[in-house]
Amino acid sequence: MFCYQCEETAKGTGCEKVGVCGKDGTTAELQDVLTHLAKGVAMYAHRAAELGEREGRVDAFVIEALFTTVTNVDFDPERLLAAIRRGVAIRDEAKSIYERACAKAGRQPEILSGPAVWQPEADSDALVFQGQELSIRVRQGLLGEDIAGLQELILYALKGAAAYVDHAMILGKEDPRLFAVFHAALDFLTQDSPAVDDLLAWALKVGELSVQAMELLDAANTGTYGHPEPTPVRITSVKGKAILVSGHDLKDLEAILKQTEGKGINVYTHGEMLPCHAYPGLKKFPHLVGNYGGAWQDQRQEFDAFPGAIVMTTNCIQKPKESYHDRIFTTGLVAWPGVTHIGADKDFSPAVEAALAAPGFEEDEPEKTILVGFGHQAVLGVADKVIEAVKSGAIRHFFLVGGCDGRKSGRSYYTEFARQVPQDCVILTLACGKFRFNKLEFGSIGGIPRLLDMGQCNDAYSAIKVAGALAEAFGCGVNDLPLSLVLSWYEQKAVTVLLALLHLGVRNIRLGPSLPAFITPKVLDVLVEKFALKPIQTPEEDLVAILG
Ligand code: SF4
Ligand code: SF3
Repeated sequence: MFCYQCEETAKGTGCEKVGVCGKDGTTAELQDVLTHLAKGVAMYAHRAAELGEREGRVDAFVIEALFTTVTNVDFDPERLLAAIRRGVAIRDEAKSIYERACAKAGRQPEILSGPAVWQPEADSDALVFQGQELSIRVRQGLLGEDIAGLQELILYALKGAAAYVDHAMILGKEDPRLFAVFHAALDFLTQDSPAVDDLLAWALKVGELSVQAMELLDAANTGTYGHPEPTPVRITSVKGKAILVSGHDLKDLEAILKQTEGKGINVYTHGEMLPCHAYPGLKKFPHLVGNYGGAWQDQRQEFDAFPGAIVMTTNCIQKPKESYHDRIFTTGLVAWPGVTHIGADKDFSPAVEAALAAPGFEEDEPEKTILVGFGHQAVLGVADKVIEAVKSGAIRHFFLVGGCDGRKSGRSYYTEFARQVPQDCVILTLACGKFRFNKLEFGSIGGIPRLLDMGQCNDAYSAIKVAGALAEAFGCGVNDLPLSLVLSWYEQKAVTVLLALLHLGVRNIRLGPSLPAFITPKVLDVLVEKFALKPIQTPEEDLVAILG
């Protein structure tokens, strides 16, 4: 195996025997096979789309295949094998659609090669062996590390964007134009000798796709559950039976809330589900009582201590401990071998039963709350107040401190940074990195809280909207606003957000805790020159550099 798609990659260069995340060699090779097949499907789907033909099953397969291979989603080789077998059938279907479209248009279909015709072995061991031949290492040898790294940059952003599109699709929102870009980008990634300039252009095009994917998901979330409203969320436990819901999927949470109504079970959010408390369509359930724990990397201790059932709706799952193996459940694309998977019927009764069988919390802890729900609608609703505060000098600067959390000790940078942000500055935050500081006391400026939690990683869209509106109000560009972005990355959705920001021309982004292994020094030079992308230094140095 070789994988360098996340920030915790071994030695900062690549996992080669087993993933730091827990992904073993077999799972890694099968993920490479699935990605290769998705490219093959996309080669046909892209050409069919150019002739005006598409098929929902084909589009959905590509999205799900990409999301499946995101870090900490699917660790189950059996499910990956099933997805690969399905992929072969879907590729045949995509090919037929393309050929029919050609016949209709009176032209000869192109004879395709590479992933379009690649044949997986029937035997699973042989298939794993084939996966090794598809390794990034092989491409690095053929194309060089710069080119292979840029290809991966594009692929990883597509994986993250696929996660957002998948969540939107689950809520019934889709846009064929976005599928077409996924297919075209994957098709581009099958080219034998792509030029660096073309790769960079595609990276920005995928950045554009990422903005559109986040916009689509925002419309799906807010269209289904209403716009997030500033809401205090309890972070201490309530006496009684309990289910903890982790991941990113709002509809799964809704289903669990409905299926636990009147059963004497309290529902808690975990990690990236925290923002759910702010949606009118979810906060209306009185048994959605609070948020438990912190970011994903602490889950093994936290789940161990949680006296109820746990449901993982997407990333980031970690190897379950024996102590809670029987009371953790997966659903959707997330999977761990041997863990009960709730299927597409979304019948969560196994989790309900496990919650009822577990002891639950024995007593109420003293109530403590934090404030969430500052999506674009809530922030822009007080835009006049914000603009006035900037003009009067009451607010000197905005910092967007957001992104993924992780295990590295260097991530304490973000806690320290947030702590040291001067009192006349406001912090916007999103994604799970905020658990490093969201329980600190920040106070407010003229009634505006100094810490505004905008939501999940995909809610970077809210930050983009707010920045755009402020730039318009001040008659300047986003880069001229008193706004600095200090981002933390771990998995591929953060790559998606980064390319979205670069596509929008945002400069001077500070990125940490370390730079991606797939960005080679040569590519970094280009990003520094074009976008002034900067690695984080110390909080003190960065604050001085930003504020003077
Ligand atoms: Fe390693 Fe990250 Fe890949 Fe897991 S996802 S194998 S930790 S690079
Ligand atoms: Fe976190 Fe996994 Fe990226 Fe949604 S939950 S931001 S790491």
